[in-house]
Order: sequence, then structure tokens, then C-alpha cells
Amino acid sequence: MTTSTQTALFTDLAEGFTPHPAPAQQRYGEAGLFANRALWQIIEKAATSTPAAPAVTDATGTLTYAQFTDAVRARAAGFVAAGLRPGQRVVLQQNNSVQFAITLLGLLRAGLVPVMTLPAHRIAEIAHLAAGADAVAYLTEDGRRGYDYRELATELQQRVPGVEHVFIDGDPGAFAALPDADPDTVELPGPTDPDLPALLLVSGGTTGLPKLIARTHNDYLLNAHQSVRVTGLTRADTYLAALPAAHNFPLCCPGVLGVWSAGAHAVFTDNPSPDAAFDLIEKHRVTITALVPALAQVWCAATEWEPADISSLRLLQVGGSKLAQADAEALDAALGPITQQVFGMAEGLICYTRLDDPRDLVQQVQGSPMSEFDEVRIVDENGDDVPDGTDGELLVRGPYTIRGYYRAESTTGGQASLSFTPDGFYRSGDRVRRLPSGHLVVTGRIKDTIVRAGENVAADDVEENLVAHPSVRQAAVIGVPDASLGERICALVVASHEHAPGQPLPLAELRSFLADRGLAAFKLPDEVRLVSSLPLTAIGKVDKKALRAQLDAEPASAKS
Ligand code: OOB
Repeated sequence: MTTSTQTALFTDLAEGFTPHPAPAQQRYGEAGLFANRALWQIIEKAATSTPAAPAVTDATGTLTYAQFTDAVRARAAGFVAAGLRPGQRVVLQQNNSVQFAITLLGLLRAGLVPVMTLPAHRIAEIAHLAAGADAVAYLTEDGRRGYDYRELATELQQRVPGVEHVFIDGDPGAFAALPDADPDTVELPGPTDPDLPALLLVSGGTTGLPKLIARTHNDYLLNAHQSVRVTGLTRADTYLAALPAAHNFPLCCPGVLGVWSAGAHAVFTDNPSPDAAFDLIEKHRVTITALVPALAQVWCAATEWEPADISSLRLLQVGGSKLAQADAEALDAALGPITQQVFGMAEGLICYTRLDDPRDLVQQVQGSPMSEFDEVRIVDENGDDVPDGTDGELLVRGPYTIRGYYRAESTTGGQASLSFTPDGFYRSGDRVRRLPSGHLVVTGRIKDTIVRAGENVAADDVEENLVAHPSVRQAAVIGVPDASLGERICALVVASHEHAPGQPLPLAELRSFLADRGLAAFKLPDEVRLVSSLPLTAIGKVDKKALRAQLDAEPASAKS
């Protein structure tokens, strides 16, 4: 490839990417925050110093660092041989597996930029992301749990003709298999600009279509390295990737990338249920894993009946949505003091509780920013800073937080400028308060507020108190239009195993329980509905948009 072709490809990648302003970038650089390497090089250290150590495992077996490195080079060579060129975008959608690991690093080694979609995404999201990223290829697998991703591929190529290549892990059908080639027969790309995007994450919001988030080699390496420090990860650790590994949390907080940078061992599973995961923990002596709160709750309950020995776990990271204090306490009681709260976002900022924080604090807060260079502001609706202890919207700026969505005009319908302040802070939309100690407590989403008879009720506040009731496993409250109140508070509740099956959960009882916990009268639910489950997003957060749609579609007779 000529230098001018390569330059043209990187110019295309850089289009629609918002870097840090030069003075900020310089300040971060001078502070030594950036490794100035390519993201794939994260495995180089272990490959040289401990080549025989296990790097990745799934049900098909284990690869050592030496074998993993060879497989990554062969996969990268396969992409080059197939005609893909550095800087081009490739939509990646694979379940947790060794093949996912090889593909991800193979793409990076070939200078390609993966778009990190989740297995639960479907054509609407995949087509939107592929078009937004101007992707030339889609890489997925044949099928899983009755879903055929090859059909998605066919439809994707019809909708987004720029997606020229499709690669399939498993039976490729009409498409190409995962490519592998002899690395000595092709030229792998040389050094890359570490301040260009290495990969594109997908925003985790529960409203609208996802947005693209470009993370650079330098900022994502910083994310991994700082997360390794905060979690005390060493080569003696074994990490279980139980959440879909394309998500920022299991990918880089510290996740599998952090694991490889530390020379530790990553075990992949696509079945996070306790019966499957506990056996893996016992078998591989897993020391650290990451869960969303809904899964953590299931694991917590399962410790009562699952026979597997999971005492090797030293750190259970929980994040992605709010972990209710009652659930945090239950986790400590069931598993010992190993829970770490993680409050993060694909856009950047990651907050952790620290390993030496007192347990009562760990149960109550969502952590504090991982880097001293994270600038956090908490502001009222006028954009003015609020004092500690007062709720406001979290704004953030820092070395690994984006300054703009990737190609925002095409993926956000021109609304992207609303997400950033003129001086470059990301408006998270999260309602938080800061304790004098600097720890953050997440109190909800700015917009997830019910206006009942003129009073603002934060949905999270009611939900957090509802799950403290012994009969309640999960709860979501939403505002339902009401002629006299404007909106009334509807609580959707999944019963716990302590609740007698088939029995109602009387509204009056729940209201008096909440009132006894000190909840103001205007925040008490006007209506309660028992449901068997709550709809979840691709990573496992309660999907309020889907919930509202379900409620709208339900016959009025279902109301209690
Ligand atoms: C993580 O990332 P995303 O991009 O899927 O979602 C970010 C949003 C946050 O803005 C916040 O609304 C919510 O998810 N969130 C939490 C939370 N962690 C995330 N809300 C309350 N408590 C928490 N602990 O979800 C993510 C990325 C990296 C690490 C962990 C989570």
C-alpha cells in the first residue's frame, strides 16, 4: 500500500472524530498518562515475559499468550489478505468466546477499527451503527440460541450496501468464514497514530438508537491501565467475562483488555447464569468478575443452593445501573466483603469504590473517579454548580472522556451538541450527588422523573426503597398519564422467592412499607403491578422505553 493510500484511509477515519483540544492533550501527555502505543500491543508484554501462561479460555479450550499472539497475527493477516485496509471500520458482533478475543485483537492488529456491538443487538441497531460508521465489513457468528445472525447479515447488506464483506464464525453458509492467513505472506501495518480512534463503542442509553463513541489507542490504554491499578489486578488473577465482552465494562474496566495488559487469564462464557458461571469459577479458580445489578442479585440468591465452591472470588464488580443498598448489603452477607461498585459510561468517566473503602461506604456509593485528571461538575438546571450533598446533573471532562460523538451528525440526528457543554464537558444525563469525601451517589437519570400533582419524583428513589421489601426482587416505577394528577406513579414489581406464588402484593402494604422507610407521601406508588420480569437492554439494564411501550399495549384490565 502506498503512503498516500494509507494517509487517505486515516483521513477518512478521522473525519467526524473530535479530539481533545491541543492544550489539554499536551497537558495529559506531559503528565505521562498516555502510553503512545497501539491498543493491540496490550498483549505484547505478557507474550514476551510469560508466553506459556494461559491468556484466554472458553468451552473449546485454552490458549497461552504465545498461542494467542500467533492466532491474533494469523487473523490480522487474514483480514489484510481479504483486502481490508487500516482505518476501515468493521462491525463486530460475537458472543463471548476465544474466537471473539482473537478477532478483536486481530482486527486491531490489522489497523482495522471494530464497532463493538452486543449479541443482543438486532438489524435496527446494527444497520444504524454500520451506516453511521461507514463500515465495510460485518463479522459475526452463525447462530446462537435459535437466532441466525446470517439472516441479519443478508438484511444488513441490503440496507447498507457499503458493507461489502461478511465473515462468519461457525458455518458460514453463503458468506466467508473467519479469515486466517500466514502472517509471513502479507504485510501487517506498521505503527499507528495513537491519538486516532482504535475502536468504536456503542452508547448504552435506554432511549433511541445507540450512538458511536470513538475511543483512541491512548485513551483506552489509559482506561485499562488505570482500572488495573484500582482493582489491584495482577498476573495471578483469573477474570470471568460473563457480561457481553464488547461492552466497555467487561472489555476495559479492567475487563479482558486490562487482564491481558496484566498478563492475567480471561475465561469467557456466554452463559452468566449462576449454575453455569459458578462451575467455571470453581474450575478455573476465578478471582474477579463483573456483573450488572440484576445478575448480581440472581447470583446472590443462588449462593444458597448452588453447590459449587466460589471462594476463589476476591472481587465482584457491580455496575451498569444502580445497585440498591439493600442488595449491596445482601451481597456482602452472602459472598463476603468483595463487591466493588462501578459507575461508568462508554463515553469515558469510570468511578470505582476502592478496595480499602469501609464496607458501609461501598454499600452506599457508586465510587469516585478513577483518575485525578477527571474533572467532575454537578450542576443545577441553569448549569450552576451545586454544593456537596445536593442532587444535580453530572458533567465530566478528562483524558479518557470523549469531546463529541463519532460522526454525530449522522448518528444523533444533529442533537449531539446538546450532549456537550461549549467548554467540552460531557453532559451525562445522570443525576448524582457528591459526598464531602468525593464519593458519588447516583440518584437517577435527569429525565427519569415523574411529575405527580406538580411534585417531581425521581423514579430511582422509589425503586431503591421498593427493592428493600422482602417480597420484591426488582422494581421499576414509571409515570402514567392521569387526568387529575397529571402523572400517577405506577410500580412494576417482580416478586422475590420469599413471596408466595400467585398471591397479590397489596398496594396498601407497599405504601405503608415505603412510608415507614421515610418516603414522602407524594412519592408513594398509586398503582402496583406484579410482573414476571422486566424488559432488559442488551447489557442487562431495565429498559424503560420498552417497559412504557408494554404498558401502553396492555389492556386496562391487567391493572390491580
Ligand atoms: C456502563 O456504560 P454504558 O455506556 O452502557 O451506560 C452508562 C450509563 C451511565 O450514564 C448511567 O446512567 C448508568 O449507565 N450507570 C449507572 C451505573 N453504572 C452505569 N447508574 C447507576 N449506578 C451505576 N453503578 O454502564 C458502564 C461502563 C463502564 C463500567 C461500568 C458501567
